[in-house]
Amino acid sequence: MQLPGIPEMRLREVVRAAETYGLSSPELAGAAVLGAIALLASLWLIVRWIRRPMGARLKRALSKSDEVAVLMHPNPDPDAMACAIGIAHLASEVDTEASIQFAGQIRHQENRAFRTVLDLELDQIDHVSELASEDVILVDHNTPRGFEGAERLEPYAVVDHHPGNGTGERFTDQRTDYGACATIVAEYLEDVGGTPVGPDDERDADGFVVPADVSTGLLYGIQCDTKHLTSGCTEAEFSAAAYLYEGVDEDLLDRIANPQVSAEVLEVKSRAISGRDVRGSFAVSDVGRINNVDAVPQAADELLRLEGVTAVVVYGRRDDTVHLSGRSRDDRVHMGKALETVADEIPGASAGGHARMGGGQVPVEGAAYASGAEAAMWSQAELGEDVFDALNGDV
Ligand SMILES: [Mn+2]
Repeated sequence: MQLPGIPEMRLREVVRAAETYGLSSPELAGAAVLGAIALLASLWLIVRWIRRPMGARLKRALSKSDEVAVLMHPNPDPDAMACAIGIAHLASEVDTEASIQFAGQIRHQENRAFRTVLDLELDQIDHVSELASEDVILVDHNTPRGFEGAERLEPYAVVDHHPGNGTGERFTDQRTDYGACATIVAEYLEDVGGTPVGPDDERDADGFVVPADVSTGLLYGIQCDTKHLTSGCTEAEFSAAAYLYEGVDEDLLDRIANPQVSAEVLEVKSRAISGRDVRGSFAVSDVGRINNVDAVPQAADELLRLEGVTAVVVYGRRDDTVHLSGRSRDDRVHMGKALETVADEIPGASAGGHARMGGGQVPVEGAAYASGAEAAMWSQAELGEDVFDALNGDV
């Protein structure tokens, strides 16, 4: 007799034990063996239950709710959007309705392209009461933020790769070593037996199919958070990419990865490059008047690629505000702190960020005041000097 997980040796031991204790009659021994088998089989089931993969656990948590709100962080990026569509797909498998929601805006062209090309239905919210359900699943962040009443929200589930101590009431999966949250979601789909199927084979596939737009989105989410698998990766990112590979729609992926760039963004980049002021390994560039404030960080990214430059700050003015964006690959420069130092000197200004990237906003009047110029005679050149001082640490 063979039971999965129970070696035959064990059964023989049980029979021998029964005999030792005087249960030598065949009926008694038989009963003891059956009892032992039943016990071991139920133990095996319990162990399997405890060790069930995270994807199966989330699927079960989803099945307990009629409708969930999958909430992305404010101004969601491709990783967040990919996680949301992956989890919504898992929810559809257990007939749970899922609405994908977010606070803030989807402005950056890469994020807009992701949304448009994959034809995503995303719902923008400003207040906690606009959430589609009480059962909220946070993806790619672990503490709700960016809308009114966010602090009152107790999430139902949390799936994230950022540090922090936000947890879900029913389910929490936080893997801070992972490069992308989409990797975790791809693993869920694999855990529950999902088969990624390419765009041409979707009709004839059976079982739990992962459609091409979900696989493509998840792969791009991974690429996006890991600089195309070049930084912050773990083995899990490569495994997830390999799993998704069969289902990737190359045409969609190309359209997401290479969106058309608006003429203004290219122009602002060009102004940032031609008008740069380079001192040592730092570059500062004033791009003048802009309409699209999102062009400023993109220009900063571009300028940082310049040979010999290790830290850059680009700024431009829209209406009465100057928008600054900084990038650093220089260990001497903590960009967020450097821009904070600049903002501290100017009334009404704010800035911040991480070591490698930062941003800020300066009201034109405040900057004019700080630079001692007439309020009407706003001198952005003064701001440039302040920025160089902050990058050099001479403040
Ligand atoms: Mn992420």
